[in-house]
Amino acid sequence: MSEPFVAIVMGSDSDLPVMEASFDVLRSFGITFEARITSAHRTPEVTKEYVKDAEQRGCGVFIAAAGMAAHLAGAVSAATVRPVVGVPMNASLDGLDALLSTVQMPAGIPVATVAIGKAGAKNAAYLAAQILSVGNPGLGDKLREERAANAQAIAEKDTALQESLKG
Ligand code: RP5
Repeated sequence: MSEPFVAIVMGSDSDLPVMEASFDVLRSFGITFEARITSAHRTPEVTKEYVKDAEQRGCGVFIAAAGMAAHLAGAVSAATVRPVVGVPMNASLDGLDALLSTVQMPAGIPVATVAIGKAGAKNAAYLAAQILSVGNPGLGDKLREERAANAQAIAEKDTALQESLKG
């Protein structure tokens, strides 16, 4: 059986420049993904059909990004029992509208909501990778290796700071 893939949906092409950060992280771990522009409000039937089809084809995690009255992640979660990660987009009100619309889901229909904007787009992909690593030890190893490299980079920056403070 093929590895589970990640399905990314976003409400508008205006979300794409931010969501490309998710693509980059998934590519860095060699995770197969597909991405669609589909809206909870403008194309509700297409959204539901896509989610049901993707689940049937082996989607392991959905990432849903939307701004303003952001109901896309909730609509995706309503249509699947796969994990859904929601990314609030900063399309208005500094993204606070989208954050609250995405995170405040009623019990039983969860959305794992990450930060507003690019940091959230990256973390959505990391979270998807971590979820998929439950059934993929090699992916878990890659995640641990990247964390070790990040820790090393911080340690080197601190060493450089301490050296510069000595004058
Ligand atoms: C949301 O409305 C989209 O996800 C986007 O963040 C926001 C604005 O969409 P556009 O008017 O730019 O298409 O549905």
